[in-house]
Amino acid sequence: MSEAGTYTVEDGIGIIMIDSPPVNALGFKTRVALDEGFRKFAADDSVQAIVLICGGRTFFAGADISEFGKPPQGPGLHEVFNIIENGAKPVVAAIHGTALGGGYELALICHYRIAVPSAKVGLPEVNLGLLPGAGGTQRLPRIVGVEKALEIVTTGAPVPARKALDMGMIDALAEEDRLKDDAVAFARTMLDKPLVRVRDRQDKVAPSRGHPEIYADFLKKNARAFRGFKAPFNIVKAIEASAEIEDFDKGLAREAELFQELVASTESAAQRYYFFAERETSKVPDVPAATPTIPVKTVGVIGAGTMGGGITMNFLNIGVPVTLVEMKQEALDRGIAVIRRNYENTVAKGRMTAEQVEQRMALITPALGLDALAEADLVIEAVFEEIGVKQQVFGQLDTICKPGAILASNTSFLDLDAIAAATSRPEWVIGLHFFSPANVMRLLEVVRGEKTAIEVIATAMKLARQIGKVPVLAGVCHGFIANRIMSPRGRQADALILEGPTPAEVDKALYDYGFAMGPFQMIDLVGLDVIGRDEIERSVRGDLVKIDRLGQKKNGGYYDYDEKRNATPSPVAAELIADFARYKGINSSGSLPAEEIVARLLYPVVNEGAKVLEEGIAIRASDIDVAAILGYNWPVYTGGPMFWADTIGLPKIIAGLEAIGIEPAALLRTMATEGKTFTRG
Ligand code: 3H9
Repeated sequence: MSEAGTYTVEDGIGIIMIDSPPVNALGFKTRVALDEGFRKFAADDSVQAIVLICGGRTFFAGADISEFGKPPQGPGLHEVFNIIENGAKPVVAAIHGTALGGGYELALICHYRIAVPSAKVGLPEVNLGLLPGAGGTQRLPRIVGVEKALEIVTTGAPVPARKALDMGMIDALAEEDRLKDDAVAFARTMLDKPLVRVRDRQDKVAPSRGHPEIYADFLKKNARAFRGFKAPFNIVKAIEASAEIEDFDKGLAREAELFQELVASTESAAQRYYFFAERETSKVPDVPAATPTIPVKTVGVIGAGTMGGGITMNFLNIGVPVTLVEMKQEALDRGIAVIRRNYENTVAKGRMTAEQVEQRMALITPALGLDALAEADLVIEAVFEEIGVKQQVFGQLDTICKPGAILASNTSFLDLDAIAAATSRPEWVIGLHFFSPANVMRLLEVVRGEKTAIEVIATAMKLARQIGKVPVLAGVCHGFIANRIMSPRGRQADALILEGPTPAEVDKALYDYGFAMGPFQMIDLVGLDVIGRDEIERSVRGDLVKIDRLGQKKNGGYYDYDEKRNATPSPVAAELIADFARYKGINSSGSLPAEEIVARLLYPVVNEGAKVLEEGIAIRASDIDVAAILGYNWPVYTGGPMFWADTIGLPKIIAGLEAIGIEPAALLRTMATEGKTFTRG
């Protein structure tokens, strides 16, 4: 018995049981245990076949991501895989939980795969900016064919067991709680059969040989989804090699070459960093993991508008009843109708059944007035963003809600402490800042007030995960983390178009950086009157609104639009911008290279991130990156603003800020002087 493995024999069938918590990643310890187990059973004449099974919550979750970039230790993955594949005895992988990445590649090395119905298998390396580098790109096409393999590996989506069985990704289903016994029985039935190795199969790949158009078409069809990433392109090349290169070992060599290219890339380093960053957000230094949480069995949501409706859906989706409160019947009816319509759209896409819609809708209790919230465990307020209104609501909640209820505000900018002060129980008040659309966006900023109790924080962090969000803890300040750090980008964009670059040039620079759209395209999309309504001073946006240019919805905005909503640069907007620049006394100095536009717009975001960190609003730099990536679609392959700043170098960021007259944050200066980085220690 090694540290992570136990080896037993049941009537001629050797059972290798690996248990390496939390997820049986194929790290050093696990590889040693596998190596030992397979060598032992190869040498044991009483063993006729081998079952490979895992303890704990899952089959192998893949290579140990934390080992990438470090010197290799102990037996390598390929070495262990060779022993298994070249052994003379049939090996059955017995899968529960998830067999992912190197974990599923290990299952593909085995001669047979059996899984419980709740299991999932897949190759999610693409999400880490990698490709399956332990033979997955060569073996999977040999089972499912090139076309399906392209889809499975470039999306990285895990495939449920039943579907995997239909496709041949597994060979049999076991009963849910009889995996080991069923696997042993299955192994017995294979004793007399000739050993089939996936590597020797040609039938599924041969028909695709000599058809380069398969890959060209696939890339064309997915151009939008793959933009900016490196991994999907290497994956496509590797899968093409599985068909084109008949010699399996040469195909493997091609895979290794393409894998190495990715491992060494900044994109993959950023995505691997992000993998851990997303999981790290739940760890709050002064809220220990053992902090008791408050059971949340019923939720109240105040406001049935877009925000309140979206928030409500999150709880309905996990079966928690919601009392939805409005002040007027029409508003309530409208809000509930929108929720129903959203669900029905999901049904139309085949992702939900009509029955599930009814189950969810039945969990809503519509109510007029706050009195209906007396028994709710958690109340989330999503009313008009105005401090007086919020304070009034919280003052009332204080008198209505039961003791021990969590009172949450969905404010995006306001002072949570001032809201909490309207109650006699500020320890129970917290911010739950959802991003719109609240049923879709994965970021949830959990805002901690000066007096918020740690049990309330622990409950919010846990609940966030239950509703499928990634919680990022923020302190109280104007805009919290995501909105605050991103606001300088908008200010710089507004200033820049007065100096020469056009809105189209600014948007293109950010699009090419990796954002889904630039700030002016975004404003035109949501409507200039929506974003520009608070503006007091004269501005380009205000001037556009004055002449009734409201964006895509009316007369165009920064761009003109044809009837299909295709944008073209607007001469009217250009004239108006030039006029405003004259009014401000700014002379145009012409367009700028994209790199300078990006620096001008995004270095100030890094600077604001540094301030958020030095003020203690964010606990760690990686939380800021998670907030930017999930809240603003900052391209994940750059790692977010703070990781990106580290790749550029902090001295260069400081110089860039000074060049545009922005004072670098003190933290930025000290870190640069001390040669430190935000995300790499
Ligand atoms: C690969 O296989 C490359 C090969 O093709 C080629 C090699 C040559 N490594 O997510 P959770 C940690 S690349 C190290 O909260 P869940 C995780 O950080 C790999 N650590 O649990 C967390 O730590 P902590 C391809 C890992 O139940 C803890 O385990 N595989 C790894 O919600 C619990 O994780 C993947 O991309 C890992 N591979 O979900 C699969 N995986 O507790 C990645 C997890 O300290 N993993 N940890 O915060 C997952 O998708 C999920 O973790 C899984 C469980 C679905 C398995």
